[in-house]
Amino acid sequence: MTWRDPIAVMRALIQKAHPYRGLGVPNPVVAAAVIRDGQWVADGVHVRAGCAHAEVLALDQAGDLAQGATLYVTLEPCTHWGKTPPCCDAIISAGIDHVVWAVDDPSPHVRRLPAQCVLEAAGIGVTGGVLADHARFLNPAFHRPQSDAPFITLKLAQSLDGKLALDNGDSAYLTSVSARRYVHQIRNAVDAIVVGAQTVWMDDPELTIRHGVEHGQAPAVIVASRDPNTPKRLCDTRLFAVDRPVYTTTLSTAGITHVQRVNANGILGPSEPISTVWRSPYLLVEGGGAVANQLLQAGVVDELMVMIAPCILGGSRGWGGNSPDALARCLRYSHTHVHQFDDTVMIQGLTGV
Ligand code: AOF
Ligand code: ZN
Repeated sequence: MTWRDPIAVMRALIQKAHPYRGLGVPNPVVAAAVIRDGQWVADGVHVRAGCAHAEVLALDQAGDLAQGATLYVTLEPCTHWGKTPPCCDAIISAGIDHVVWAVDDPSPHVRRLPAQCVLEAAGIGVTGGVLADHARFLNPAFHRPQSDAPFITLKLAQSLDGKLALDNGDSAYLTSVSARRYVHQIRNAVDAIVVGAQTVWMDDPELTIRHGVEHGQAPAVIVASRDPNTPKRLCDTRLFAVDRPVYTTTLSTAGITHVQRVNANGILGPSEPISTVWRSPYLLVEGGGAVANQLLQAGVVDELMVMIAPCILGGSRGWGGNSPDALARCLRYSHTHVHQFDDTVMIQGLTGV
């Protein structure tokens, strides 16, 4: 196979970086490849802060073959010193002829000194913006502009027939271990996990990060409920088995706008706008068809992540809400990404881009 189409190379790189999504926080996950005369010579993926950047890994692997080659990378190469030296310096010394990247790096250091300035001054050709929206989707929190509205990823695990659980409520576990590991990685990247109270009463989930994913503290949890008894009942659940902030919220037609902290004794704090608790909040919604339907109906879901397990559950526990009166009015997703985790297929899509 030859690699002469920049879009095909970038698509392959995004696919390569994708399994690491969420691991890099606070750094973005980035993939790079060295292509010479249509041959894929070397590649690298930057997985977490402190490790070498993707370009440097690919250039080291390519060695002398980097001379006169094209470097592809999912993020604009950095021009500044962070924990590691500027990638543009490495690109220039390796003798690269042309650099193609997907999405610009929003960090102020790189905006002050864009890669285009540094590379063109060294006689290197540049092309930016190849599959930019797809690459942005690898690191949604890193790329999103500051906003009071949360970035909401809705994750659902369903059967082939679109059901979330048996009629008796049992749903543990439909998907493969590797699919669940991926979800745990994403938990690592978000500010809080949102679940419906029904899911908490039914499954008593831990909502911690496990499956060997390295992480810091247990993620905060927001429980959606209208019931005034919810805070008291939460004290006896496994959410409080680890040291982590727990909040409740009431879903409104605007989605999730305010939260109230619940302490380990079930005492409720004041109602606070969610943007005062987290700047530019990034939420992962994990549970409950009812919560999913309400957020979809409110039109506040930015990203959908559906895990499809190879089984049929039958019964009535589907999701998606009411059927619109015409196909033209159904919710549609763009920039879809399909990934397989052993026997589980995941489809991700974005709205509003
Ligand atoms: C790249 N390639 O693979 C990544 C980049 O502290 P450092 O040295 O790891 O730098 C972190 C910053 O570098 C990060 O905030 C982002 O702006 C950029 N990430 N850049 O050229 C990479 N991961
Ligand atoms: Zn870099």
